[in-house]
Amino acid sequence: MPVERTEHRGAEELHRDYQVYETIGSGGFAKVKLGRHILSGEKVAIKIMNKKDLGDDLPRVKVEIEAMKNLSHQHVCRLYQVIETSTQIFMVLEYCPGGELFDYIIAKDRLSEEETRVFFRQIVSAMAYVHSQGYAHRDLKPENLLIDEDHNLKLIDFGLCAKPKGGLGYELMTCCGSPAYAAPELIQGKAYIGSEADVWSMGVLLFALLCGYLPFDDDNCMVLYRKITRGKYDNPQWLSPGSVLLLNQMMQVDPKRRITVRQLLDHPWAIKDYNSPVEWRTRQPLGHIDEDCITEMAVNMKRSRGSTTALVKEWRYDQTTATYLLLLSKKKRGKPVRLRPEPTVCEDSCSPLHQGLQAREALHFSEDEDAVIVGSLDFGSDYIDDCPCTQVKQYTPKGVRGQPDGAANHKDARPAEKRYAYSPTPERGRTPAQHRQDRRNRDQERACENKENKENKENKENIAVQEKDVEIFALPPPRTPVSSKKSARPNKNVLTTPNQNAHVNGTKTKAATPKAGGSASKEHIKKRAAEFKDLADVEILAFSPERRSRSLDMAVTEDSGKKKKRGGNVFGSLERGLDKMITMLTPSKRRDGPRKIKAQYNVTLTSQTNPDQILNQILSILPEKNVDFTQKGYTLKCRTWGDFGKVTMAFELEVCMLQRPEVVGIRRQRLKGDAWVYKHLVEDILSSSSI
Ligand code: H91
Repeated sequence: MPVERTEHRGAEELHRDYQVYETIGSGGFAKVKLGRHILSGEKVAIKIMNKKDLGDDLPRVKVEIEAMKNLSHQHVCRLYQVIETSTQIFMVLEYCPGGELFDYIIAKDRLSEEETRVFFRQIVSAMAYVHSQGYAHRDLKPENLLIDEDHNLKLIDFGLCAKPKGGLGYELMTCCGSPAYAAPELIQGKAYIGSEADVWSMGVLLFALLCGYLPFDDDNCMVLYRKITRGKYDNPQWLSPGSVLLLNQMMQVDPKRRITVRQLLDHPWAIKDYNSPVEWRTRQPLGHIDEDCITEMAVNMKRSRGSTTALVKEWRYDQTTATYLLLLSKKKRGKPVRLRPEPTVCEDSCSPLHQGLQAREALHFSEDEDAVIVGSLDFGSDYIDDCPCTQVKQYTPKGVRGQPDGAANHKDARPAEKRYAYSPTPERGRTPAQHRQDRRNRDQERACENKENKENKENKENIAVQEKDVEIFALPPPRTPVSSKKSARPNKNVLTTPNQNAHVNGTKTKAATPKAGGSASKEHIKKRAAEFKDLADVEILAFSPERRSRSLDMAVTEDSGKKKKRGGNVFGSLERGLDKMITMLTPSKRRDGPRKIKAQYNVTLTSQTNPDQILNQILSILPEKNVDFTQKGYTLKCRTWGDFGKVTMAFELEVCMLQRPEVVGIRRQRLKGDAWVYKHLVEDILSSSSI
């Protein structure tokens, strides 16, 4: 097949099945974007790799994909779908909004023994399972453990994992992983047993959790290796005797004297306060097929349950696998086992493929990534649980469903043709099939309307906003919150204001300027917004660099600082959002100050109240630390360079205002590079800036 053709089809497949949003991180040669699986409405992480960039590392990606296809466990990040084109590989993965365990540890300095135990049991569980499947991970570190929405750990990055042909007892030779976590036998280049080396890394990880720093550390690799091979480290005084003993059992230089994962399962330290061994068996065996998920898929695909089951059982890691696994994940979290209905009529313009294309059109990524400006209707993935008359699940905009008295539909003043929620009075006598058809029709209607409203323009600067850029589409860009606490989710009607041309300390920053015509007609926007205002709660998002950095920020929730009183809608009123959008579009009304945020774990508090002073201090210290940066308003995109002109580290520092206490904060976000080197560098910058 010609190159362009596979390329086109692969990308088409991705955009047909997913809405793709901003970059949320990067690892090696991969870029990870936030996405939403259109059919299930579920958020996903999309790992994107360019084959050319991968070069000799391509086999590692294949290893990772094969391993992840075989691993299904509550503490292992789930692979849903793989799309390969002639130039790229997309891995669709379980989304973990809590980010890396590493960031969690450094934000807390160190964890208590109790909290460490919760995490450690999960790590032991994951590793016992991975080993039971014949794999060694070989790159265990807190950066490779992500926190999901329930604050549970998920193991990632199986690119270095090994499955010796004769089983895990067979020795391996490749030296890999991060030096600080590598077992002595591994760095000495000896043959080693993968599972034994993993236990050493788990010991280093346990130390990092309890202490907030590494047991073996040095800038000089040779010195570091010597420390590791000697196996001597200091136990800080806050460690309990039990912790000291366990660490010692795990970090034994002689692998034969090292404790095994099996022994860790019911180790006295691990079972303290639990009185039960670690549960390591999978709660989600690959062979098991869930009937509810099959039924929903069968209805959606208009196939028999038998043939749907057969299709799912092929485990091709295509759209079928992803849909099944995402439905299963919804069910596990107590959400309705429902898919967005596929439209049946108007096949040309409203087919899933077409919708996918729409989604793609809706998000024009600039060279690097982000889209322009997006307004979206949040039809979310929630449905009215049961239709009172027919017991069929129904689909309704979230805003309507949110009414406590269930009378939302009665208040719906929209013209009938614009109404997507079910009609006010329960339609007695409508069959489940008719209801499903209604659902499809509404969906299709919505898709058509979305198309009508779509005129997004690509903008390399990311933030040029014009009237025609106002977008409406069926699924809201997922927020990238990341606090594990659901209550800490950001406001639903988020609207960000790019700090265009912000003047900081009298210097014009590098922020991009709006394209000509950047000030949108207020009336037009209001009219546009009014069209969808009453359909559902509305989310308007500017995919500007600022939005991106906010999204990257794992835990910052923006808060306008005003109490939301109007309208009683928990998500705030559209007008407010609209006003903000107009503010954003009107150059004269640009917001100049730093963002107001709530204190979160990646924000360092200062005792000062003047953001410009703090910004100046940081700006003056960065060159001293050999940190290259670009400034966008109060955000500094920082980079360090290695000897061969390669970026060794990338991170963001953003000066922002906290509300309680009202002081300046510095939000930090690592994008690339060694986590501990980053930690030390940022600490150094902040302490040198006398913050
Ligand atoms: N590190 C080793 O930055 C540096 C949020 C976020 C949310 C994710 C789900 C899966 C993956 C990453 C997520 C993620 C790499 C994932 C899974 C596998 C894998 C890779 C990523 C970073 C890359 C970005 C990650 C965190 C780890 C965020 N990330 N924000 N859900 O191989 Cl299996 Cl590279």
